[in-house]
Amino acid sequence: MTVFSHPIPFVQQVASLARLCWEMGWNEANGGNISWRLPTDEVESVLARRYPNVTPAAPVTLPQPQPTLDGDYFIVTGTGQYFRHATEFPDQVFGIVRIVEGGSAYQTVWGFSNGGRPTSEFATHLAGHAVRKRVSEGRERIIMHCHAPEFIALSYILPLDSKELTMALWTKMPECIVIFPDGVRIVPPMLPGTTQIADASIKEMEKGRIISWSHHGIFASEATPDSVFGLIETIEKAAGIHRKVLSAGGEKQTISKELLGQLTDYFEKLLVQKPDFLDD
Ligand code: 2HA
Ligand code: ZN
Repeated sequence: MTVFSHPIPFVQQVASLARLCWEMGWNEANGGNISWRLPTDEVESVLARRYPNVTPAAPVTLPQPQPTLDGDYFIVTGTGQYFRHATEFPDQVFGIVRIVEGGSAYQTVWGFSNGGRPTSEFATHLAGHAVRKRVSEGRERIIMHCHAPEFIALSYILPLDSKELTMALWTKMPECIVIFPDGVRIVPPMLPGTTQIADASIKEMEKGRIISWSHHGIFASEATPDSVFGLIETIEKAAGIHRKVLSAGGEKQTISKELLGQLTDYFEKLLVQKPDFLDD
């Protein structure tokens, strides 16, 4: 992995993550976006120490107000920016913004050095953060959207059914049900960046962290850069195994529901929630 350092530790971590995602083949050109809710005290102290002369830009109105995020800071990828450039031009690819005015606007406080602004999916990210901050009681902080190819491929060959996709993935490796017991929830094909896709996504995110934007990619929430990477990596690997199995003529046998149940009992302490699609 690229060796890279930055005066803001959050930039160092998120830029390394973005670059790694590009190396994985998940984020071609300007595809994909990341937003990470940062701890307020830490971000304020590092900005005051490292960038004492930077003043916040004028507030920009958000299309959907998010009162529960008022005052929160996010580091977010800029619209049109390439993950491939993340470690080379971090101050251009990323910006740090603060949600202000009761959650109805944001202010850029650092970054977007060439006059950029947050990703076109920012409203959907914020809607996702608002739901997952509440549901996870603050544990989840980072949302990542990637064009993971094996995962996208499955949306062309499996029915657009959350239970069917989840079972296909859970039955590809024993770790899967432990790592994503909440399953993968499907949002039908929709125009990216719209309030419709935001509404459809957050309805599903009440129940789980992971969304399939059909024929488009994955949208997932987790606690840290490392854990969101690990989550998507696991799902993408399972999707690849499933595609290989289908290409080779389909399953002759599979991991049984009984074994899936045993896995969730055995690893109960590691699960973020009880598995959703096993019982019916
Ligand atoms: O261009 O991936 O979904 C960024 C995207 C939009
Ligand atoms: Zn996309």
